Amino acid sequence: MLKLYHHPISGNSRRVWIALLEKQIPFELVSLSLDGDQLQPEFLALNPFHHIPVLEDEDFSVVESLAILDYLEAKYPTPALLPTDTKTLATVRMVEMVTVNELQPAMNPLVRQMMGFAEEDAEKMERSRKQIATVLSFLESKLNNSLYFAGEQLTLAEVVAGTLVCWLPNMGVSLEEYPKLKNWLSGLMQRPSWQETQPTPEYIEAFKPQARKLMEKQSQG
Ligand SMILES: N[C@@H](CCC(=O)N[C@@H](CS)C(=O)NCC(=O)O)C(=O)O
Repeated sequence: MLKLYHHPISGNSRRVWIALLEKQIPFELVSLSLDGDQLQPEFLALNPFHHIPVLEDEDFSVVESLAILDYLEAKYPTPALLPTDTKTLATVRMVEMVTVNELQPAMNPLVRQMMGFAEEDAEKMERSRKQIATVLSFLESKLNNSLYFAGEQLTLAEVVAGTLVCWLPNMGVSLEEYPKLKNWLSGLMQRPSWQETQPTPEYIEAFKPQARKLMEKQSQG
């Protein structure tokens, strides 16, 4: 059976977890605590970069969440989480990449603030909020009047963007100016896959001290 190494609060692993649930693929969830267990030799043998998620499929392991999503799509094509029409496929890929390359880094100062670090530099926060607004306008423009970025089909665009955009209201970024996106997100949050993988506020609170340690280590390189 497939094994997903994850952490309950990680957006990077949540996208894989949701794809597995949406595709109804049987899998075993292996939770890491990220308090050093990711640095143990057994885990480093799976991922020398000590990151979750990792997908283990018998003797083959896949690292990097987007690569794992592609692996699952190729191995379990039904229900499809990628469209075939060229323009729709490009839209889905754009949403995935813009989320990972533009939105995710821009959210870092807000994540630090949420995790209880001392006040972030005001200029940095302003830059971050501007970049987030640019991403949200872009996503709003790609939704047209459909339920999903690919029209009627839930795709990796939702799986990737929907697991990050859902944090924004809790970080003080309102979606009121983006009515299509707000509606899109509220539909996603009603799905069993989103509900099952949503960390509780108590869990998030309890994880904050450890998140600060991890983020400090990451910023030291
Ligand atoms: N680009 C990677 C990022 C993975 C990543 O940064 N994982 C973090 C948790 S969200 C992690 O495992 N951190 C532990 C560490 O760096 O030791 C992906 O998309 O899979």
